[in-house]
Amino acid sequence: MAEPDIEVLTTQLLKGDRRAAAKLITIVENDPDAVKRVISRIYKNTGKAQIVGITGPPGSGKSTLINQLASYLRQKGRTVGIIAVDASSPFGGGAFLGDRIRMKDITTDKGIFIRSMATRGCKGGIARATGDAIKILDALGYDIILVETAGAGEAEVDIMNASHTTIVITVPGLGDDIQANKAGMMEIADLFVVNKADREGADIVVYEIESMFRFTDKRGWKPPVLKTAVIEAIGISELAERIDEHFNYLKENDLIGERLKRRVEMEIANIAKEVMVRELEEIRKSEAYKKLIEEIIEKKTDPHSAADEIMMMVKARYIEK
Ligand SMILES: Nc1nc2c(ncn2[C@@H]2O[C@H](COP(=O)(O)OP(=O)(O)OP(=O)(O)O)[C@@H](O)[C@H]2O)c(=O)[nH]1
Ligand SMILES: [Mg+2]
Repeated sequence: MAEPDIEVLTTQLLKGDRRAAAKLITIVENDPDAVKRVISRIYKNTGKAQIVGITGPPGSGKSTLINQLASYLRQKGRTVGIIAVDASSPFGGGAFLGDRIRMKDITTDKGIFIRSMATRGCKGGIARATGDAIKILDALGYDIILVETAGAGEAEVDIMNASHTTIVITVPGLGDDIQANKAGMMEIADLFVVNKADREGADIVVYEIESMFRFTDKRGWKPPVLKTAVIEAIGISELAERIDEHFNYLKENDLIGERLKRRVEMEIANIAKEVMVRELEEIRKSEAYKKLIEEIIEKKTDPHSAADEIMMMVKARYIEK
């Protein structure tokens, strides 16, 4: 996309234009070369939104919970952005329609923005693109951003690290393999939700999680364990309260800055890695690269010296842009 388009779109974004936000997210997903131009124009306007990550096994009710929570927050007058990473279930469906407290149509309500992002087809890594999409919605001026991801892969953990509050959902009656997965999830959780409490066994799961945290209160925050039946919106208002409570805890203890620092440290390393890999892939297609291979075979140079040369090429290519 041409430079002026990005300038126009970012200007519109900062004025609160949702359509500009949608277009810019498409750009950061598909055009790694344009990302820098987008983010550098809006970065100063980020840092205001409250970011909440929601993760948990497939089918645990993440999308339903987000639908209900978004509906609740809208009733409280807050603007809500939703980003769903690789979510198999669509948003704005049954949960909203079945909501007893009728809310405005999700597509016409200007205070809500929903976006799905697919791992496949996303150029340059889903964690980076999701981080950039969060920044775009933040710069749009939305109060709270809810991010859904499934599973506990490396990318998902990176995405969760972009949140102020990470909610880990679990449900009664999961298999052993999923239970084993829980250890990794435990570490990133600020808040646990045992969903589908309308089913048998929820109390046992609550007890299990609580007993794991009995002695680990060093952070000064003991992750609460909430029971919900989000399909009926049961537990949603308490969940909303606890999310804000955790955000206030971060603010009061100067932990927002600390989390930001940790995130930025990781983020710039990932971006630099992404840029280097991308440039390297281009260089591998070049004549100069083929020539280097020949020179190594002819013993005119060696692989390590050649790699140094390649690093110089990466740098030269990047500076040129
Ligand atoms: N009984 C019961 N069913 C629920 C509850 N919450 C969600 N469900 C159902 O569980 C199924 C999965 O819900 P989703 O919200 O799509 O779950 P998800 O975690 O987003 O699923 P993926 O995006 O596929 O990982 C749907 O059929 C929901 O209606 C609940 O509190 N109780
Ligand atoms: Mg989902």
